[in-house]
Amino acid sequence: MAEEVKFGRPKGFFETFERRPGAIKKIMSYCPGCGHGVLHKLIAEAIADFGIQDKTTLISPVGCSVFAYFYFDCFGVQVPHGRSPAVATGLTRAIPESIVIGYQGDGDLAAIGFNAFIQAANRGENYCVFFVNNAIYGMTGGQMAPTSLLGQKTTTSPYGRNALTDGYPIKVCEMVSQLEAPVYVERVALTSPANILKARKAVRKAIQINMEKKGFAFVEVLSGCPVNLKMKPSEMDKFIEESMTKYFPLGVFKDVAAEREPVTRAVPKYDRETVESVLYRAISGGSEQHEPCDSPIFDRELRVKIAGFGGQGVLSLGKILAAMGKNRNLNVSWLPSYGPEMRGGTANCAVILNKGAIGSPIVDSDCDLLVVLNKPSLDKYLPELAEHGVLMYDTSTIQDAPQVKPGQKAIPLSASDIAEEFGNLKCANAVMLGAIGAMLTKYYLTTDDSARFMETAAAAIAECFAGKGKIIAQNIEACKLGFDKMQEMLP
Ligand SMILES: Cc1ncc(C[n+]2csc(CCOP(=O)(O)OP(=O)(O)O)c2C)c(N)n1
Ligand code: SF4
Ligand SMILES: [Mg+2]
Repeated sequence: MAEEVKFGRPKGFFETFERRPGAIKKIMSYCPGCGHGVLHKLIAEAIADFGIQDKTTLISPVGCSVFAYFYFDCFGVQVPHGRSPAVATGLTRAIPESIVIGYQGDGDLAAIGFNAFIQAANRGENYCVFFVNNAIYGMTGGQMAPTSLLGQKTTTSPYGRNALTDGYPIKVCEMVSQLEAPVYVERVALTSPANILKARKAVRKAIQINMEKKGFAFVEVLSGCPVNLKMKPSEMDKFIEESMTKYFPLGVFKDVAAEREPVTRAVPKYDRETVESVLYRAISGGSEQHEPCDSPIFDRELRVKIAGFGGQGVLSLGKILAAMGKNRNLNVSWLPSYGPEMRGGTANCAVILNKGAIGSPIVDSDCDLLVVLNKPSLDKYLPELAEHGVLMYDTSTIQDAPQVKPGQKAIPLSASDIAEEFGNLKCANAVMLGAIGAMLTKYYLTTDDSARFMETAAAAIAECFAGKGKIIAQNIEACKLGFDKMQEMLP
């Protein structure tokens, strides 16, 4: 398909949209007749004309305009659904001289993010918001939005919106204009050329208020989504002008820009040392209750994955390891992953222990210790084992010796059989915990940490099974059993 740009391009847009994946780099992703592209153009023009590209951040929402940052040649942040006001608040408070533009749909602003939005408006945060009211959830295929009209058929209101069951369409401009703090509130529409010119003026006014740092400016834009409203673009304009504007009248709801002085707030002080001393207090100083762990293997992230069937105690084993690390003043993360069925389905968890900060809790590569309790998990996760990683596997459920690479260790233990003989198959995970302890003690822990392993494990077991005295006692005993077995086995 040949791409052709017919009417020129404001300088606030990139010349070509290189961030857009695929072959199409000159035109936007919006459907014909969609209002997003028109509003983008008005904003891009204003940013360029005001010469503020190098200090403007446009916050893209979740919704059809999620990829606004493909197009605008300024700073951009793409935020989770409804979270634009939180990010805008952070940006304008941390860098008061920046121009911050929030761009939100009706689902994003008036549903999932409504509280965040109304609070930011009420605080009079120094940014401007363009609110695209197309009376529908566009991106997800036409569900009812808070602004869908009474009687409007959507995929989630097939008989039409009903005030008794669905409430009334929310009039955002009317609500915001009742608040004390906002400076400017206007509703415009992107239908006729005359209306688009009014929208252009409103866009510029809101950005101007932001440039003057006078506080919160808000423009609601009645916009078309012909695809989901199943209309031709011309019918869409008629719907907006004849039906939407009846309920959502156009016009200025509040304008106190001329009376308002610039708002200045103290810039929060970001001091890395203070932040770290609060977040990582235990690491820098050590808590009074616990001796910090000394072994050098925790000088970097020790990455552990435990996997098996649901019901084998995979998640609890991870929790106990994490609690042990926490109680020895390490930073820890525990990230479970399991299917909807808790028993019988597969389950795994990732545990990371580190004296320093933990980047991401995900372990999908460079796994230092992989503990597997069934064959499917072995096949799936062995490729994630690090070059010098250790694999511990349950030979009661995995008969064939796994093929590990040179440099990796594979340590077998019939954990389930040992637990069964002990009298409780459910303790196989505790047997494995003891075996992990013996392995760490033998190869990786300092003498002092080795001596503390069993006491640390017992405390963590008690913490994880709090209030279940019998289970705690059994698990501690099974853990000791696993420790002793592995000690005998290791060369
Ligand atoms: C936390 C979260 N919940 C739900 C969704 C699904 N979701 C994606 S876009 C969307 C609605 C978007 O509608 P709107 O804000 O009106 O934007 P439009 O597409 O109409 O421009 C929803 C519910 C999501 N991505 N994230
Ligand atoms: S689905 Fe609707 S809102 Fe989304 S791009 Fe298409 S017309 Fe625009
Ligand atoms: Mg919408």
